[in-house]
Amino acid sequence: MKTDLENKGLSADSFRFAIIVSRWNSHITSQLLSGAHRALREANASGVDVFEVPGAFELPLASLKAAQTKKYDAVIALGTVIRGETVHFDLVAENAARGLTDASLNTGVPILFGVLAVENIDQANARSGDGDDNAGYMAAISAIEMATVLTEIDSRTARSSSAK
Ligand code: INI
Repeated sequence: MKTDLENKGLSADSFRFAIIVSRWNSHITSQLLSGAHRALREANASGVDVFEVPGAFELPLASLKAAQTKKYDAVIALGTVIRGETVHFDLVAENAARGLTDASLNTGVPILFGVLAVENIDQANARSGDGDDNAGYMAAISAIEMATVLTEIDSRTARSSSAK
C-alpha cells in the first residue's frame, strides 16, 4: 500500500540514504534524527544507514566519505549550533555549510543541510518537534526530491542520446 508521501508523488522505495548526525546538543539532534527517519519511513525508503560524529564541524568529512562510496542516493547531515552557547558559532556553522556544499558539488551526490544554526534553545526546540517543520524531516524530504530529480535527469539524458 502506498504511504501518504508516495500518494503525493514522493517515493523513496528505490533509494538508499546515509544520515550523518552530530552529538553536540544531542537532545535536539536526536529529534532531528527522528524527523528524518519519519520522512524516510513515510516515503518507503529502501535503506538508511546512520553514522554519528562529534559536532557540526565534523559533518562535512563524514558526509564526503559517505558520498564517495556511491552507495547512497543522498546524504542527510544533521546538527545543531546554538549562538548563545557557542563563542565560535559563526566558524562552526559557516564551515559546516561550506564543507557540506563542497562535498556535494565535488561528488555529485546530494548532501542535505539539516543543520540548525539558531540564536537560542527555544528556536532549536521550535524546529525539532513532531511536525513537518522539523528540520530533519525537511532535510529528508529534500533528499528524496534531489535523489528523484537527479535520477530523472539521468534517465532523460539516456533517452535523448539513444534516440539519435
Ligand atoms: N558543535 C556543534 O555541533 N554545535 C555547537 O553548538 C558547538 N559548540 O557550541 O561549540 C559545537 N562545537 C564542536 C565542534 O563542532 C567540533 O566538534 C569541535 O570544535 C572539534 O572539532
